[in-house]
Amino acid sequence: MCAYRMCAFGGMMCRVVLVLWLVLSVVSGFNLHAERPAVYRGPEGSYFGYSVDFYRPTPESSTLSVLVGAPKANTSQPGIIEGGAVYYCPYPPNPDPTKQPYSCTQIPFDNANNRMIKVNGTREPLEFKSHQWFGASVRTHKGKVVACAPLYHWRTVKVDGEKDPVGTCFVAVQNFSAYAEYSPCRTNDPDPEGQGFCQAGFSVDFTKEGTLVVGGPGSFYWQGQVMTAGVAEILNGYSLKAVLRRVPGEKHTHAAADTHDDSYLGYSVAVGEFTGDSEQELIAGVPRGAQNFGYVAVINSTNLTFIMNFTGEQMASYFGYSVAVTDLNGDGYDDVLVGAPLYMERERESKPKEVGRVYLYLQHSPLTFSEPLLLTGTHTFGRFGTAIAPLGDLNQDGYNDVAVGCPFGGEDRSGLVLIYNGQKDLTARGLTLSQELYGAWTSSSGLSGYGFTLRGDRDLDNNHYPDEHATLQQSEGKAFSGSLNVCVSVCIYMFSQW
Ligand SMILES: *[C@@H]1O[C@H](CO)[C@@H](O)[C@H](O)[C@H]1NC(C)=O
Ligand SMILES: *[C@@H]1O[C@H](CO)[C@@H](O)[C@H](O)[C@H]1NC(C)=O
Ligand SMILES: *[C@@H]1O[C@H](CO)[C@@H](O)[C@H](O)[C@H]1NC(C)=O
Ligand SMILES: *[C@@H]1O[C@H](CO)[C@@H](O)[C@H](O)[C@H]1NC(C)=O
Ligand SMILES: *[C@@H]1O[C@H](CO)[C@@H](O)[C@H](O)[C@H]1NC(C)=O
Ligand SMILES: *[C@@H]1O[C@H](CO)[C@@H](O)[C@H](O)[C@H]1NC(C)=O
Ligand SMILES: [Ca+2]
Ligand SMILES: [Ca+2]
Ligand SMILES: [Ca+2]
Repeated sequence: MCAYRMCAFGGMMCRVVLVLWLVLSVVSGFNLHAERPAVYRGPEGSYFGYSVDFYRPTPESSTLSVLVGAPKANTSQPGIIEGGAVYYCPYPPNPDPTKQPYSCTQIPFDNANNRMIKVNGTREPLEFKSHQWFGASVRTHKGKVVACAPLYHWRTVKVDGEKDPVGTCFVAVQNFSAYAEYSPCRTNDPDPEGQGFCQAGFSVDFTKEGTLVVGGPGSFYWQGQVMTAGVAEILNGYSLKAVLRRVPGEKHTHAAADTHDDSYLGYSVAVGEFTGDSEQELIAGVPRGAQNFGYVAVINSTNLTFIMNFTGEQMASYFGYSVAVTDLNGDGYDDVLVGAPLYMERERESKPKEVGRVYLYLQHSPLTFSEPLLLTGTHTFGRFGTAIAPLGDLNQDGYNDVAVGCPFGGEDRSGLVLIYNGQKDLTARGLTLSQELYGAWTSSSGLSGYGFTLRGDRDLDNNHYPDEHATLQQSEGKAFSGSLNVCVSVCIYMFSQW
């Protein structure tokens, strides 16, 4: 068993001090053209930018904004230290850099202190929101927003009370006028053997219908767990008092044999269509499963049973650290991309080099996939594959494109982002690397980690800006120094056609 913090970040991210940069690129032509960066800033030390997504209040809305997670931010919650926050950042930001700390405002998902309960005549906290990492994940879907605190602890149902990191999420709808909490692992099943160490919200996504998908990699001695729930069901009948609430219609995976311990199901989640019907399947990374080779499970979203796996190629490569779904060859079938950022390339005679690898599985027909096409990093310790983001059709050739982050590659290991173009005959020709974006502009500030996370705006296709596509990129800094000299800026680059 490992310390929960190690588990929470898979032993990979604990050491990491983050610096966050976002790049918003509204793109056309055949390349991204960086012009005039604009910068958002968050509070120092808050890990501002750890997670990001785009947001529009309604699909028709012309205003685009960026939601930025800052999981160590202080909030107005009384008595809570570094509970974490998600910031609402209107785009474009204030052009005056001295005003930039004020471009973004905290979204009031939760203003409250820890709830208390009476135990044997004395009042005790029921929950522990300090250091809960709220904002470690944030995701939007047509005006619905979810943000989670995977290290939220609560006092268990046991008489003597223990602190269990069950994790919790909040959803917001109607442009942040209605909120509700969803903590699927805060149940009568505490402790590591139950859902006590679940860390729900470590990963999140939405299905195309807007059903929430939550990964909790710590349940059942770190076997991990995936659950789904409807946002309307979470909101209906929500009450602050219902601590042990079971949301109607919630589904979840169950505990398996103890040979599955320490495999981290739900480290990453995504959705796609893989069975030739209209009911999307879930995809979940299990980076330490299959004897540490890692695998990615395709899960039936109707009853959350496992349908099939993609299995990793190399032990401890963290296959399943990241997953993404998009149709890259335009055949109408969703394809699957899996990142293994610790993959080591072994050349004869020479020492193995940890470069990272991304696997692309093309879906030929329902539940039938090609042997993976491989994209391999070229920068030792670059962690190629840490982030994978579908971009839509960036270069307007009819085929979707994808970005892969290599956050510690490049000059000074400051990170780079690789853009790959889809095409019809991927089996013969593979993905075309069309562009490498360097975080070189970070080097003067001594920052690194450009491409630590990436986000493409899926929704821009059906809005008022049919020709625009946006890519959001962020990076982290000083990852290997262990320094706490955290920089906290978010850069937006505008890429424009005309
Ligand atoms: C949050 O507040 C505490 C106590 O006031 C302070 O020690 C800490 O540095 C603050 N953290 C951040 C990220 O602002
Ligand atoms: C409640 O208090 C009584 C008397 O102080 C003590 O004997 C008992 O063990 C306590 N129970 C719990 C659950 O703490
Ligand atoms: C949505 O909420 C944001 C943040 O509170 C606010 O700035 C914006 O004006 C709202 N938009 C609409 C359409 O109400
Ligand atoms: C998923 O589960 C449902 C409910 O049991 C079943 O009807 C459906 O056939 C399953 N789909 C697959 C692909 O197994
Ligand atoms: C889920 O659906 C699959 C496929 O129809 C079926 O084999 C399995 O028994 C179902 N499991 C549960 C728990 O309903
Ligand atoms: C997926 O792989 C795991 C680990 O090897 C295995 O236990 C499980 O049965 C597999 N599931 C399917 C559906 O093949
Ligand atoms: Ca399906
Ligand atoms: Ca395809
Ligand atoms: Ca394209």
